[in-house]
Amino acid sequence: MVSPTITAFERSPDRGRGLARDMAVRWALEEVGQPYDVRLLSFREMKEPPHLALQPFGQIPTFEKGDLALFESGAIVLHIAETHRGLLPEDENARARAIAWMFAAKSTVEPVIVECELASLVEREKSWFEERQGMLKDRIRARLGQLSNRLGDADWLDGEFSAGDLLMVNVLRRPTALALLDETLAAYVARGEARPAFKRAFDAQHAVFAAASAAPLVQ
Ligand code: GTB
Repeated sequence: MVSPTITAFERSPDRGRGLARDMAVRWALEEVGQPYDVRLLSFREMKEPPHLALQPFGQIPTFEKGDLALFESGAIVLHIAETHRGLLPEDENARARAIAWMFAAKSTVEPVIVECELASLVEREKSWFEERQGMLKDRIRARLGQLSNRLGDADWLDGEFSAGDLLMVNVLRRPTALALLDETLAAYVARGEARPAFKRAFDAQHAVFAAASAAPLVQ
């Protein structure tokens, strides 16, 4: 069977830390044992018509397999989980709850973190910068506190490890969140990162960074 092709940064600004959104897709593919190819893109190529036809916002990642072209990392992970065993429970209700956790990661937890990160990049010169950062960090703390209460002593959010955990751990790895994790969530992220599939995905994206660092910069 033909392997899917995903896209990723040719030179990731995260310097190989696995923070760009291809990481979740790579991790999902590794969890289900699906080999994949990667097409690396420069920032210029990401904004050109061939890539815009795949990703209307000129971003990575994308996923192509046969007749199917997908964008949005959450939708790609869901597709991988729905077409392979291992990332979603068989039981219908448990599967629906795992998908709810995927949405929780992408639409309830990630936005408060991204808002704070974006503000720290673009509002630094504003007189109210520190005050607003404090407010945004409090908002993250509140969300993380709720998540931590729900996780409690469990290893994963709802039974076995699922695509919901994969996306949640991936979101919590963002540096702004990492700095605010309590012991419960720090251990949860560590459990995710200890999975062999996570390590393979991390190493694969890191190898791209290492190769790009060794190569001369061609504009
Ligand atoms: N909602 C989309 C999805 O989930 O697929 C968002 C995709 C997205 O934000 N892609 C980013 C991108 O292509 C890369 S991941 N940006 C280029 C652009 O918009 O022009 C975001 C990201 C980038 C860099 C770091 N970093 O350096 O730490 C972390 C995360």
